[in-house]
Amino acid sequence: MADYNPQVIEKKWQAYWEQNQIFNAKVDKSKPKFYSLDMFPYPSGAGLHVGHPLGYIASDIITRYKRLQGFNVLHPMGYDSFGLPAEQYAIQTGQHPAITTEENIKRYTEQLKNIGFAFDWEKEVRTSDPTYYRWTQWIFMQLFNSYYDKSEDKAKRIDNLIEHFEKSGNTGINAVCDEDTPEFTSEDWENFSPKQKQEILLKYRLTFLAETTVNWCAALGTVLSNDEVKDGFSERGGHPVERKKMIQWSMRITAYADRFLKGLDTVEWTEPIKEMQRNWIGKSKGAEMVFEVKGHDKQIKVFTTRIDTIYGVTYLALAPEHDFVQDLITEDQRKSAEAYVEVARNRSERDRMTDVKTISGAFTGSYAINPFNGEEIQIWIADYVLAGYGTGAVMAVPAHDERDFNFAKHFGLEIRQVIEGNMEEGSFPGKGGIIMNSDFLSGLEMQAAMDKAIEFVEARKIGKGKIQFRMRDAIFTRQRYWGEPLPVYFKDSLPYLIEEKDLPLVLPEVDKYLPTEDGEPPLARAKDWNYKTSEGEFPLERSTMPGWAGSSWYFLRYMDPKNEDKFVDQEIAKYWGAVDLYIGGAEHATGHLLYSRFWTKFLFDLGVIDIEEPFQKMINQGMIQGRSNFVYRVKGTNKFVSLGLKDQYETSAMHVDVNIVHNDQLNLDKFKSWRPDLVDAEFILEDGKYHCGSEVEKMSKSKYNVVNPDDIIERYGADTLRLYEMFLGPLEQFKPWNTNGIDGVSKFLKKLWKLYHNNAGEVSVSNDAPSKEELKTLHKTIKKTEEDLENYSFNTSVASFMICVNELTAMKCNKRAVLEPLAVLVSPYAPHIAEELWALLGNMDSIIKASFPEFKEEYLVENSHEYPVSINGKMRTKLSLSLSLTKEEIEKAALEDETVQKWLEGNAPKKMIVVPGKIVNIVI
Ligand code: ANZ
Repeated sequence: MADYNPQVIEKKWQAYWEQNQIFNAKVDKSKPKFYSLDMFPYPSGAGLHVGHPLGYIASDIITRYKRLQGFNVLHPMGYDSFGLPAEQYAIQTGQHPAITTEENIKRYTEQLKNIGFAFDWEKEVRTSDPTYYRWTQWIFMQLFNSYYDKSEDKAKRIDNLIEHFEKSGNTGINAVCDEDTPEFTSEDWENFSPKQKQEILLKYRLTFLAETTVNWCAALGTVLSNDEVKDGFSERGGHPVERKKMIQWSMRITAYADRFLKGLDTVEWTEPIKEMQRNWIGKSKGAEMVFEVKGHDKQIKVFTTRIDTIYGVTYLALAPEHDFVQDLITEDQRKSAEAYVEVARNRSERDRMTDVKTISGAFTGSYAINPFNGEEIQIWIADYVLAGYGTGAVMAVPAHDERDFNFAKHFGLEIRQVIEGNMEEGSFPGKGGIIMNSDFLSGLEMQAAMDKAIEFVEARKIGKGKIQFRMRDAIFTRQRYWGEPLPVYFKDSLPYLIEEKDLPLVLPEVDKYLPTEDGEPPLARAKDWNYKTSEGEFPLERSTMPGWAGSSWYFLRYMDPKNEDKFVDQEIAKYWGAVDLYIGGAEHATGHLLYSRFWTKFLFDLGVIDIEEPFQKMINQGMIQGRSNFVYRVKGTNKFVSLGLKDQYETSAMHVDVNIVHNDQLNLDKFKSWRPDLVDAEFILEDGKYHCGSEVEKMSKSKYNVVNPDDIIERYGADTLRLYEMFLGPLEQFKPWNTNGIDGVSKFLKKLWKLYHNNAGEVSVSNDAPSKEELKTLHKTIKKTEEDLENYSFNTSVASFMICVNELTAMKCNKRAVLEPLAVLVSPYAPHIAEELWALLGNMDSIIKASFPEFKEEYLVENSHEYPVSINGKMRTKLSLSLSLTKEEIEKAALEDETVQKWLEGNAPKKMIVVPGKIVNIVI
């Protein structure tokens, strides 16, 4: 073979890897393990664009490097294949989402294989495959059969709880449960009907049915997420969305809030991601304070983190959804208050929170009593109070809280500073006492003051300490078709699990993928969607699991994807342990990354896996943006003017497909055939060329800036694509895809190829010992590559390869002792060319079986030194001498130097000081 021909060698090596199962991972206790995970993709109809593989290339490089270092690597890939787009497509076309999904997966797999990833395809999982989701359903069943024991701080089997109930009712149980859980004795328990028992247990189960407020869109017949709603209308279709209470499955993820926080200290994630999780969890230490309502037999509880400001409270504010609202509205306020509540109820919490400009609320007409000083204060209903946080009510201190301040100002309510003067003594140990205005305290002093304040209010029974988390329990159902069915049936309106032997509960066929006319989820269309038991047939749950179900544990299934008896073999899971490197987008910071931590901790509690944190180290790759190109149409014509001349005309810019532009120059013929209306396009050129304008935007079909990796591979080869994606800049950075530099990378590979060949195109390597300079270049590169890989700095390595190949080319180096290790160095980045060169050098096995070259410091040591020579204290000349010279030899060489002899004028020096490796001083 003469020229570098990526198309031929890449196919060849991809086939070789596959046939020889080079990347298949097996448990091997004699080797250290390395588990590298990529966030698996949703196989969309559009296929991969060049942005998608960025993270995969980086992790692929790391795994190949780890293999060269002797690690046993697990590097799997699979598909998060349940999801909306396939369902949407099914609704439009009637095509079963399974078919669309299958086609898309085929295309994705082909595209991924073209890039030459070292994936262990035998481990592939698909979340929509019944052999996979059977275990997702199984995990759901374990959650249903578990509760959270707060004393032991772990999830336990519900059987333990039942045993306790039988012995002593629920006294002495310290478990996470619904707020309205009644107290009962063992006798009560015995007398409860089976139905009542189920109801009680549901209040403890880690997955349970709960009434939640959702965004209900009647026109679409479905619940929408907050992201899908804009100002009360559905983003898709613009249909009205109403806030509605609905019974949904939910998961008690909040039980793990503290462990989520603690666990963050044990993982190597970036600080911003950790901080996002901390904020999402939102732990606040404060107190629940009780306010009596004047003339009512009611107490309003508020959650406050600032008991110290209680003397500045000038009103109470309730969320529009607060249970007391109706009762507290007095006759004279009814009209305005109810009108307000109606509007507010239909704005989502998120809209109400993010919109700080609109201040709305209404006075109820009722008054509450400040427990500290007996003062009567107005009770308002306010937009900014969230129903789902704390108690859904706040004590408002306008002088110390911004939202309270804005509200008070808007409605002309009192704003009162808390100063020691207005703290009454007696009722409250104010002056110098426990409650201080914490605006003036440090964090620690504040904590101490708060603790004392809590003690104080607890002693007087007007409040109690409370830790509040912002995080909510996670809703676990969607009223959609293309998701996992829940393994649950209903008897007497209560949920029961189907038997384990009946798993998987396979998604039924339906005539349409839409909700029914009366708003039931699509599964309600399925015939016989019932569960048969000895007691008869019962309806199965009609909602499906949310998108995050399957992705919360896929990293476990990869280890043992074909196991039919277990979700993963425990020994295998023990060997692979936690993911050592997880690469994926930062957009999953609070969703997927929390949910998978949740399920991992839960499975750990059950004792079925040995790790508590799934992802030890994580890197979040930046997004590759599109670089759009523009042409400029002269208004009212079909004439297009080149960028440099466009200001001479009245023009309008038009996106042009970046694939018919090269180095910002438009291919005129391709442009004409791009669209029928452009067939007779005319051009006003500069130097015979059409220069396009450019802009960085999101990579998207509508902007015609999507670059398909297949096209790059066809033109340059996968190795160029891989190197180029890394060369674009630091992995974590957002950066535009700009093909302008890709030729340079491609040239580099050609140059690399040439190093191993003579001018006639024959492989030509010499077995002679390399020169010092050649070794220096090689070892400099080994050092740099190793350092870069340890620091996940990929772009810098590519640059150092280029320097290395340039230097070796200049030295005309063709020594095997240099070229062999060089091929290994390059192999993680450009594996196909490296395999080929490795084979051409006569090696019989895959380069992946080689060892990463060992760096030797000695080759970098400089072997000569430039001595400054001073005569009578002044530097007169410099002498370049070998470092191996002795003191005497240096002295001799200095005295023989022309400049020195000129100064000596034939005399012997009075004194000579020589420091080897440093200086020469002569006194004359
Ligand atoms: C009085 C006060 C005075 C407050 C002050 C703050 C500053 P974090 O830290 O986020 O937990 N709050 C309580 N429940 C609320 C709800 N459902 N909707 C909106 N706001 C609510 O916030 C706790 C503080 O947020 C609480 O402390 C309460 O206002 C408010 F100078 O009480 B504070």
